[in-house]
Amino acid sequence: MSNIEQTLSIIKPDAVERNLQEEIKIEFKNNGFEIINEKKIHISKEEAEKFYKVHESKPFYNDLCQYLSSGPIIVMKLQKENAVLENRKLMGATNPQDASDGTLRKKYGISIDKNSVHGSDSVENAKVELDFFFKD
Ligand code: IDP
Ligand code: MG
Repeated sequence: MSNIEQTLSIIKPDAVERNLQEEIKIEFKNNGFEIINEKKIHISKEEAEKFYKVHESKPFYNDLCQYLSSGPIIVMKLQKENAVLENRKLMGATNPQDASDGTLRKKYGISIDKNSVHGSDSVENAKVELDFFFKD
């Protein structure tokens, strides 16, 4: 049975700064993702705090929100069969040092904070996160 899902991907400031967005978009397309919608934006620290609210209690919360609002990002609505899990697999582990060969974070990530891409971690959160950026 088919299970087409949509998920949110963000190309984070470290990757946009290095002009990797086209290369990363090609990776998504080569891996069977359809980019349904995308935009380049520069969010405020307050918006980043809302987006990452689940991490509010973490010691890295402030730095994380500072970082996501530090420069332009590309937000994308991706679609594929089992898109949420497939995107997490393509991204690789949170820390690029632990990410498997061939994953985006292994290829492009610099450090645990500058790990180049974000992806929703569940179907539920994908809906919330897509709504956050693509309310239409
Ligand atoms: P994920 O992006 O793989 O889903 P999360 O645990 O949801 O990882 O963390 C959100 C983001 O916060 C990560 O992508 C990473 O940039 C940052 N982060 C996570 N853990 C740490 C940490 O221990 N130190 C600094 N930054 C972290
Ligand atoms: Mg997460």
